[in-house]
Amino acid sequence: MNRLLAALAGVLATLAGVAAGHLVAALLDPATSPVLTVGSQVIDLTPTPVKEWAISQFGDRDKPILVGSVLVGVVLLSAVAGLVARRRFAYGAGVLVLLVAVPATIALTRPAAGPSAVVPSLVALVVGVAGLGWLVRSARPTAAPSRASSASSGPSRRGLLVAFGVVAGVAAVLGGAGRWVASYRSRGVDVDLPAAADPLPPLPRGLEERFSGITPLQVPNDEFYRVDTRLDVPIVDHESWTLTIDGDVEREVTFTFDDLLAMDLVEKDITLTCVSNSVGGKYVGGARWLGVPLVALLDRAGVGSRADQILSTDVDGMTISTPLALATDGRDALLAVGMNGEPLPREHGFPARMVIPGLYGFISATKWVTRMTLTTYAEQDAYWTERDWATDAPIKPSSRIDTPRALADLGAGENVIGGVAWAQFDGGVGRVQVRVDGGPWQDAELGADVGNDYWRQWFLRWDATPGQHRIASRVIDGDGDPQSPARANPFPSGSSGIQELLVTVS
Ligand SMILES: Nc1nc2c(c(=O)[nH]1)N[C@H]1C(S)=C(S)[C@@H](COP(=O)(O)O)O[C@H]1N2
Ligand SMILES: [Mo]
Repeated sequence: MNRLLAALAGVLATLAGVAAGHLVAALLDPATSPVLTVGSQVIDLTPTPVKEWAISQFGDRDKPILVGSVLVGVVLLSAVAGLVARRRFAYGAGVLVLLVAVPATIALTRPAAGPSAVVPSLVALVVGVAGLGWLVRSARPTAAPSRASSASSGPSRRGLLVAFGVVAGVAAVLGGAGRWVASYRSRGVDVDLPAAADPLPPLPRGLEERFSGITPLQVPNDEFYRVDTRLDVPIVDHESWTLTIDGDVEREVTFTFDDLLAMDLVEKDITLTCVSNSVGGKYVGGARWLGVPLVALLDRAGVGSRADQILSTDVDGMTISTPLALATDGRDALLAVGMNGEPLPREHGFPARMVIPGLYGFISATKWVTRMTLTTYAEQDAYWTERDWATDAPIKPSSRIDTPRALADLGAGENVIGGVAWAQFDGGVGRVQVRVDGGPWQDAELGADVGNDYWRQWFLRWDATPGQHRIASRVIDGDGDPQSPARANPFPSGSSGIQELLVTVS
């Protein structure tokens, strides 16, 4: 067996194993897939500056790139396994054991893991070793030929081709099946939610109906941005899910999903924003949330006098901290079960998530939440606190240009400049202004007012002359203060600065 073939045997057998593990994980618990486990661990261990750099370089593609890198690493090591197996099969299998020990260990040590978390890794090992064994054997010289005609003492070419083809096919089919099962299981959930006790009127018509390119006033669920530390979508069974409030409380309380639905539900239009959103970025969205007021839940538990933090924990042990004083200062903090008239999509936290107006999502919007612990910042650190992000992070006011796009080619004459702006404090969005080529700030026209917790659409008609132009926009809050022009990166408490883009008119 030549070297190349041996390396290929290692790679194909390992990919078949990884694919088998991925499929089994998709059926049991998607997070325990060997590749995703390693990827998640990389996310958790990556220093904040590197993470920020990756997000700024790759944006939305950061996760596919991460998973791809993990796969490249797996391919390299599995080629080594194949080369070693060529000399001595047991050693090659040993390399695979070491390789699989990594995801197995990580899976077992993740916060909410049970012993079954290791099953997909074991399946990957068994399939990988079996595949490798078969390929190595099929490439060995065949036993003394029984018929004189087959004079060759080398491996049968046909047998070799079949074996390699079968293992490659198994890898592709199992991998495809795993992906299909995972996406099938993460599709919408079929539960009926009661209506809000006091339903909101339908939203006014948005400017997107008049001007294409402006973001919809209410972002549809399947277009809503997604930001979390996960590579999979947790599949949580709402029948067995519970939310517990504990810590510094008079009495620990636990709610089932039905308990929540039996309470008075409220509806709120709230714009969610990610602290990682750069100026002009897309990690922001407006939606109508249905849920239980957070204070109604906290009141059932009776919050003690020591706590200054709500430390919320998701189904996998990931933690988010929220300043207790801000969550209970009268704003419409919710435990949401519905989004835009549907149950929460799994990507967005089904069965229940927190939503708190005015605070970036990383300190307020815990998805798949199962526990809220009343504690202090001195006693306990949440995930992003350990990574040096701010603990108190109000959303900074900002305006985003949706149309035209940066570097667009436009026709001379009338064009529409439009977008969305938000300013959750100080009277909400007062005005939005547009500046062309560094000239005077001109007032844009505003879309419907949906309240201070919601964003506001805006537009300005612009008579464009041929040439290159710079377009900027800014929001001015209800107190008359413009958004800060000072450039700041997302880390540690949100970006600031004024978005300016270049277009060509001809
Ligand atoms: N369990 C969990 N909840 C989470 C996160 C997470 O990584 N895990 N990310 C938070 C961040 S940073 C943001 S901005 C919002 C995004 O919510 P969305 O994905 O529904 O838009 O969820 C928050 N809730
Ligand atoms: Mo975020």
